[in-house]
Amino acid sequence: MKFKRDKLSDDQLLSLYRALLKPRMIEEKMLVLLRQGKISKWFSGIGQEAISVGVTAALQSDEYIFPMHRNLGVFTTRDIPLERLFGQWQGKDTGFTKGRDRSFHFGTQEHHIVGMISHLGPQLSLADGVGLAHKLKSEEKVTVAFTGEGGTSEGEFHEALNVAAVWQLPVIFIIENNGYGLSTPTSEQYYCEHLADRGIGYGIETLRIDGNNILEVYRTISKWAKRIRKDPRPLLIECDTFRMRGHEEASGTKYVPQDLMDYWAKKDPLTNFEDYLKEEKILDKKTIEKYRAQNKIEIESALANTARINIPERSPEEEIEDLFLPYEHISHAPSSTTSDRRFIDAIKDGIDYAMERHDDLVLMGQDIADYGGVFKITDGFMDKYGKGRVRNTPICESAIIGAGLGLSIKGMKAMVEMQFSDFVTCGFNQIVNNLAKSHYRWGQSADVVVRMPCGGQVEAGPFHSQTNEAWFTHTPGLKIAYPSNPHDAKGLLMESFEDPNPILFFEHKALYRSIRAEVPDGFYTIPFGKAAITSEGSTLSIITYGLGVHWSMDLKEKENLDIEIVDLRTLAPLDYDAIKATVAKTGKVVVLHEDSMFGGIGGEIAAYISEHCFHDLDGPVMRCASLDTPIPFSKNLETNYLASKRLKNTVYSLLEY
Ligand SMILES: Cc1ncc(C[n+]2csc(CCOP(=O)(O)OP(=O)(O)O)c2C)c(N)n1
Repeated sequence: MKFKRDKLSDDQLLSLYRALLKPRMIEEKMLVLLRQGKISKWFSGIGQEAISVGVTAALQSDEYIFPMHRNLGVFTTRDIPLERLFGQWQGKDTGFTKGRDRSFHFGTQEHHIVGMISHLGPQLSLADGVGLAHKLKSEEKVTVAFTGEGGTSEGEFHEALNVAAVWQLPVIFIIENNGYGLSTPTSEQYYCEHLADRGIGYGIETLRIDGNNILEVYRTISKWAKRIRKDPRPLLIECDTFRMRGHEEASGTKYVPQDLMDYWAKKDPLTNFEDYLKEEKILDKKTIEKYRAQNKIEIESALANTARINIPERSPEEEIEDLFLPYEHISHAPSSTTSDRRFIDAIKDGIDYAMERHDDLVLMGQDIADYGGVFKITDGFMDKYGKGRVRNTPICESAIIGAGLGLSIKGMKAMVEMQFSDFVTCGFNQIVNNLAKSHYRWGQSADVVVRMPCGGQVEAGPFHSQTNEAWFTHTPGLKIAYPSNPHDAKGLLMESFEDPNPILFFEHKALYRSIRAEVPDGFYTIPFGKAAITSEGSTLSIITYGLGVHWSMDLKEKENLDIEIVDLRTLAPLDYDAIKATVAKTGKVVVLHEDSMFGGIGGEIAAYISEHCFHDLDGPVMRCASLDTPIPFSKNLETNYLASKRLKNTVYSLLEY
């Protein structure tokens, strides 16, 4: 292995050596602890340390790094106290996740590190978000995101690189090509010659370097980071290296040919660098022993201190409390003047006021800039707020939602418009695993509002008509609004932008231009978790939301019924008090929703009522929902599918019960 020291001083070389030695020694100790059953899993980075260490050493300490499961060297080079790392790995409160997540699955703002979620690729898009924040604020910083070669097969890799290229973001993507993804060799992972070549397809500059040569890694990153800080753009670097141990310790390396192991053993990054420093008379045996002894003391004492700490216990209340960043609704009363607004205008106004109030709020979505979005909600915003804050995106829901979380990591706010809520499937992972879990896991809130134009009665077929809130109401860590009228739409949307937690905001397309009302001018907010009584009544309650409110009102008026209509307004949190109160008043409940019946939120509400309001009931809680089929296109079929078709019968059968 050839080392080129350039202008590095002896001290700098020794410091790189020490930075390489430390993770190696920690790992060797971890392997012992694993055998003793003191830690549960270990993903070894032995033989790959030059990449983590070289990259981290080349960056400024406040530049963000998005590491993977084998990047211990990132954490040690950022000087994270070992007690905190050991506490993390042993699920203790001295770690970074209060025992809630394992291994390297954590972030720390203090150290500007954002660890992975298990799904590998998603943090590449978060790095885009941080890069975007740097660029928008002209901060002259670079961000680094790691992936294994296996992770490059995920869609997120392609989306994240493409977004970084289109937006020219200051992000360095590093592929650690270590030969195997679990047991899968590179020949079964990709077909191109070199992964670095993929960058060319995205218009990204690319490099391939020896990932086992610490000086090559350090020099490359130092040089390029300097360039990218001044002239923001992405870079893709493929680092050749090898995984010397099993995927995780228990799985072994039987499937790896011995000659490959032998070949790479000779290229060990630590011993080669050590030999070089010895040859150059910069390092001797005695000094190595001294460094090793110092590391040993540090490791042993941190382990002993960690052993003294108990596994945490916490009450269910405390656990639930940490789902969200604490946020107190502040009442902003509506102004006394009003204007006649359609549902769609009210939403537009809400976004407009939020953009004025929060100058760090960035809007992202397909065709939302010059074109104004397919529903024209953001029409004119690009001219008013600039192309930086009103951003057209490529068609890549996952990367954009991930970038939204990246903006939050930098203290900014994001709104992501789904062109149709149906397309949220392509961003599902980022929502349910990243946005929803990040505060609970490591205290980082996702200040992202995902707008969801949803719903049927528009004859648009299975992929432009779904109302898919139940996919998300089941996921702890999300707040969900589903307004039914212009007043609520504006007030709840403005509240969503005040609240720093992740919010899914459902907007029924059929309401956009079909309903209008007097809406207060200016800024006001409506708290989440407060239902509204749309219409009072005494014989039966319909508990519903969205378009269901209008179906219920139509029925009430047409049939001249004395029924109460409760509009939930938000589905997470739910207003249980309002549910209890209406059951106590009427004794009969229909839960109505446009979503399919099975597994819909109606089942949850019905279960709650039977558990908590049983003595107030004068009949079974009934659900009225759409068919358990996809939503069809043709008018008659769609009518047949929708819950509205069965509402009258359901109400009468309960009234007559
Ligand atoms: C989406 C997803 N699919 C499968 C896995 C299981 N898994 C964990 S690591 C891994 C291999 C990853 O290979 P690579 O990206 O090359 O990283 P390496 O482990 O080699 O460092 C697999 C298949 C996962 N974590 N996430």
